[in-house]
This record gives sequence, structure tokens and C-alpha cells, in this order.
Amino acid sequence: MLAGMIKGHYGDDAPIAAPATPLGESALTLIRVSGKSSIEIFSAGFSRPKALAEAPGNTIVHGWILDNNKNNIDEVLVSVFRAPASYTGEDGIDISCHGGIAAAKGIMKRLRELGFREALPGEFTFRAFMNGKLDLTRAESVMELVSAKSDESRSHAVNRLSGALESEINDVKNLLVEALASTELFLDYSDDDGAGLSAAGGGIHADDESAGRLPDRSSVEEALRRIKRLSASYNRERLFSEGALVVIAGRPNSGKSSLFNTLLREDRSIVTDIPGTTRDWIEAWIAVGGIPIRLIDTAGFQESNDPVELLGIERSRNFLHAADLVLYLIDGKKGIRKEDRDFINVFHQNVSPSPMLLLWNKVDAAPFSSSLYVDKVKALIPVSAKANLGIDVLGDHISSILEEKFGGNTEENNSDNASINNAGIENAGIATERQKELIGRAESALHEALSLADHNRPLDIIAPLLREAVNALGEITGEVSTAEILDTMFSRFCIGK
Ligand SMILES: Nc1nc2c(ncn2[C@@H]2O[C@H](COP(=O)(O)OP(=O)(O)OP(=O)(O)O)[C@@H](O)[C@H]2O)c(=O)[nH]1
Ligand SMILES: [Mg+2]
Repeated sequence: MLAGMIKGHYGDDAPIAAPATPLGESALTLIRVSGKSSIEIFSAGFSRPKALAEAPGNTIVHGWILDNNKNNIDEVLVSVFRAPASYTGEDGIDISCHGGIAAAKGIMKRLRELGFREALPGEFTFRAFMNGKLDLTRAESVMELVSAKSDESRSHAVNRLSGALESEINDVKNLLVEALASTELFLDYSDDDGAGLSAAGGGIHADDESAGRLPDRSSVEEALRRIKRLSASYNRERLFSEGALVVIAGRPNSGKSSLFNTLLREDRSIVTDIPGTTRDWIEAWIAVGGIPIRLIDTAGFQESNDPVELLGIERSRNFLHAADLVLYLIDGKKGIRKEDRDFINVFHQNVSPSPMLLLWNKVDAAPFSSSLYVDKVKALIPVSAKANLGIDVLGDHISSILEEKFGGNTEENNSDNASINNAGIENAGIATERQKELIGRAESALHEALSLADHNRPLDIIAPLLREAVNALGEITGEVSTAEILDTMFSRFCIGK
């Protein structure tokens, strides 16, 4: 029977193992093990079991991994971690072995024989969460960090990993907990003095003097303001974590592939002076102003009988529908043609609500005249994809359009950010759909609570709304969670994390 086939589940403390680095030719591979008695179990397949048994936590032991017959499998360095001072909070070992598929596979096979099961996706981080090593916002940021596509994305994820979001959520939650405590205290007192303000008797009534006076109302307002700022941060955080889709379009031969290569700083897409050179789309990830961009070079639209070319054109159109920004190239040598005007008009009318930047390409050979006017075109940016002219200016346009589109630089956000920054919680933003949904729940509960208070409604119907907001915030950090939510969340992680 293959031990590796044994299916585990999140939440047990079985000894687990998984490669933490991709399998392939490399200098080193890291294999990670964790779990109850994992160091002792591992010793049975290690050349120096005594050294390992005596090794304190956070030390490194050199030795060999041995097979069943005591033959060497690989020479390794093992980093020993002892509970609770480890990533998972359990005993564990990081095995540094030689790179390459054979060594890693040999060691994994041996680990299974020794009694380790293969870790589920994200299981190490799951255990770290369960053992109180990190909250859910930090656990999620681990995955964000692994998939960060630009330096800016990395820095946003690291910010959450170091607890910026966790502490902002906790601060806001504390404001609400205090407001809730005052409210409940008020209800209790009302209960005691028998002045007709009892919760059981329907609470404080509109005609009572104190009705609608939410104790600590300013804390609830402050909490709502900060929750709104978090909610508004979502799109921008998504822009930096997921990136944007930018599609290059234009007539055949306008220089789309040349621009693609220039932005990529690599000769990836084929450039020739034959119209229709690019027949299928090509994509690459680039970073512009720290924003990860999935850049697509498309086939130029033209009449064609070639079925392959027609398919390419069809795919190009599909990308235009999904694009966050379209870069439309005009061939400066040819000037603006009817097809260009038609495309621009149709694009604005039907295809996409996305912004389009118009580029006057080949400005090195065909000087750009600012007197040119195209319907509905506000700006025509002169560039030369071939001579690398105007590319920096283009980059600035691309990043500011995308930031605006994803709600980055609105005045409201800036002024909010400024005041929040004074409170020392810079850049705490939400990045996952889960966080967004829970922030939304807290936001609408507080809205309702304040509006009920405005209408002098009884405190005992307002208090549960404050409680609901507190719970939603608690769910974001994982203080309140269910096994189902955790399973779904961690199963999206990669193996070995
Ligand atoms: N002078 C000059 N020529 C350019 C510039 N950009 C592209 N070209 C030339 O224009 C021709 C077409 O360039 P491509 O980049 O292949 O154009 P394309 O839009 O991808 O063409 P298709 O794939 O056929 O739709 C090539 O000969 C390029 O060298 C530029 O900025 N200046
Ligand atoms: Mg091309």
C-alpha cells in the first residue's frame, strides 16, 4: 500500500511532509516536516539520530538520509525546530537536500515509509494559525506573498504579514466592543431602575428621554469611517495583487508587437514589416509603476480569408471585452485611417467601458502633429516603439489610469488616508474576497445601527447590530471561525506552505 495515498484532514497533528520548493534542477531543495514526534520519527531514517535527539531548537545538524537498508539517499542539512518555537508551532524539521527531482522524490518516499503523510495544501500555515502563530489576515498574506508579481505587490503583502491589517481590524473592533459594552451597561441599568426602559419590555422607547442616544456614538462613527476606508482599499489592493489586463490593439503593421517587446524589454513577439505577422495573441507579465500587468499583443484587425488569422482576430476581440485598459496604436506613417476611427467609435459605443489610450506610433519617422483631431479622443500620446521614445510618459499614463480605475487616487481616499496615517496604521488594506465580504457585513450592520439611532429606535435592537459588526471583524482575523471556512481557505494554498 502506498503510504502517500493516506488522506489526511486539516486539524489533526499527524506528522506531515512536503517539498517547499519547486521540483526541478536546482542547487538545493527544501523539504519540510512538522507534527507531533516528527523529530523522533525522522531520526529513524537519519545517519545521526543521537545528534538530532540532542539538538536544541533552531540549530542545524548535518547528516545523511538513509533508506531501509541503511544506504545513503542524500547528504542533507536539517534545521531543527522545537515546539512552540517554529513556524507551525509544532516540532518540525526543514531538510535542505540536493536539488533535482530524484533527490527530493527519494527523500519523500523515505519519509512516507517512516510514517509521514504528504501535507495538504497550506497545511503548515493552517497549523500555524491553529497554534496561534498568526491570524487569518497574516495567513492569507503568506499566499499573497508567494504569488506577488511586482515589488509593490510584495510590499503590500509583507505589510499584512507583519500585522498591519490585523492590528487595524483589532483596533476598530475594540472601539465597537467598548461602544457595545456601554450600550449593554445602559440597558442593564435601565433594567434595574425599573424606569420603563427594560430590554425585556421592548427597550427604550421613542418617547423616552434617552432614546436614540447611542452611548459612545462617536466610537461607532469612528469605527464605521475606518471600515469604509478598508472597504475602499479593496480594489486598489486587488490591482496590486492580481494585476490588470492591458491589451495592445491597432491596425496591422502599426507596431503592436514592437511596443509589446519594448514594454517587455525583450524580443518576444515577432516583428516584421509584413501586415498580419501576429496571428495569435501573445502575453507576458510586466510591472508598470509597481502594478503587475498582464500585457497582451493581439493580431491586427483586417479582412482575411485565412481561417487561422480569423481565429486570432476573434481572440483579440475577446480580450478587448475583458481589458482594463486598451492601448490603441495608430501607425504614424499612415496617419489616422477610417478603420482607426471606426474602431475607436465602435469601441466606445459597444465593446467595453474600459479606458483606451491612443498612441501615435513611429514618431521617430512620422512627426506627430498636435492639430490632429479624432472623435472622442482626448489625448494622443506620441511614441516610438522602435526607437524607445515616449515610453516613460506612456508608463505614467498607464499607471495613473489604472490607479484611478481601481479607486486609488480619489480625493476622498487621500484625505482619509492622511488622517488614518496619523493614527499610525499606514496602508492597512484588505486584499481577499473573504475579507471584503466580512468588511461589507460589518459596514452594513453599523450603517443600520446608526440609522436606527437617528430614528430614536430602542437600544436593544441596536445592540445586536453592533454585536454583528464585532463578529464579522472577528471572523476576518479568525477569532471566530468554522472548520468549513478554514478548509476552503487553506485548500487554495500551495503544497508545502
Ligand atoms: N520607424 C518605426 N518603425 C516601427 C516602429 N514600430 C514598429 N515599426 C515597424 O513597423 C513594422 C511593423 O511592426 P510590428 O511590431 O510587427 O507591427 P504589428 O502591429 O505587430 O503588426 P501585425 O502583427 O502584422 O499586426 C516593422 O517593420 C517595425 O520595425 C517605430 O516606432 N518606428
Ligand atoms: Mg504583431
